[in-house]
Amino acid sequence: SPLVSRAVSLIGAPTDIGASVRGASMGPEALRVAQLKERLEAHGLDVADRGNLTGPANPWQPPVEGYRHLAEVAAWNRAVRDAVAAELAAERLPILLGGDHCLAIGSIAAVAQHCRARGKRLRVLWLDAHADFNTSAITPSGNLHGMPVACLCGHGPAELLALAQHADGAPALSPKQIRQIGIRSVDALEKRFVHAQDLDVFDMRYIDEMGMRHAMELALATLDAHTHLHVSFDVDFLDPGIAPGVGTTVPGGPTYREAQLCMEMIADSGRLASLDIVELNPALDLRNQTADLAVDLVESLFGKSTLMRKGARG
Ligand code: Z70
Ligand code: MN
Ligand code: MN
Ligand code: MN
Repeated sequence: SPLVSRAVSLIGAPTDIGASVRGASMGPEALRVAQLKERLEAHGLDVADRGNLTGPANPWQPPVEGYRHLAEVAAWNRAVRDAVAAELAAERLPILLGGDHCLAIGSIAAVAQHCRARGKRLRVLWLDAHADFNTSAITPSGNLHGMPVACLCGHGPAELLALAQHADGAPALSPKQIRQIGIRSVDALEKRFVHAQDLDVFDMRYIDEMGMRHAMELALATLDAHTHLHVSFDVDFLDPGIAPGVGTTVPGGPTYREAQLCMEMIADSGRLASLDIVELNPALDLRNQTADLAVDLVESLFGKSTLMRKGARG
């Protein structure tokens, strides 16, 4: 689709600093082994691989005041934010290769700041088994990969709010800008907070009853020519039967066909402008099949489809 930016940049962030299971730090290399760059180039994109960011090692410490590795998470997110901001400033579409999902704080902070400076609307699609809406007061784990959506909405530690918020102190995101898809594991107190903040959630119950097509029609409704669409793709969104290579498998996720349709409908919107691919864990994968599937789906996200679609593309 000519509406999608055709110049993309891969940014590796090899860390599992916000997770409790080791191995997401190997995600960027597994996506490269699955030929992410080459497969996007085959669809006509100009793909630059910027290599990997660096940051602090994972000290594997217990939580302190409700957070594990807060200083290290902040350091990684500052690096991610600055790298994503540089690609957006150069009019390229950044693809963050995680790494765990705490890195979406830096990635989406850069996107939100870019959109505000350019007068663009922002819509975030959060594809995940989890709502990632915990705070230090309600987290069962202290893991910051369970908190990025809350942090981006202004509910989090000063260290992370400082790097995510706008210059005037406004949160990076309002819940109104977010649509969550595929959700099926939300902690008890987190559930109350999701409800209180009025997050728009298309959970698996909704997808089972109404279908992925209807969920995505609503999630993509009211986009306009000035909307920047960010997709934050936690690979544990997918059913573990097809995607075993993630730290936290949750049964009952989207099938291969449902996930493909989700990606195809996003592609057809023509508004995709930034992407995170996170929580891929090669240590738990089988012959890199989850990385390969993630790349298949990302190809669809960038407009690969089985046939030419009437009206959808030129
Ligand atoms: C749980 C927590 C989580 C993965 C997010 C799980 C969080 N809600 N796990 N993504 N893989 O600890 O906050
Ligand atoms: Mn292919
Ligand atoms: Mn997540
Ligand atoms: Mn998840």
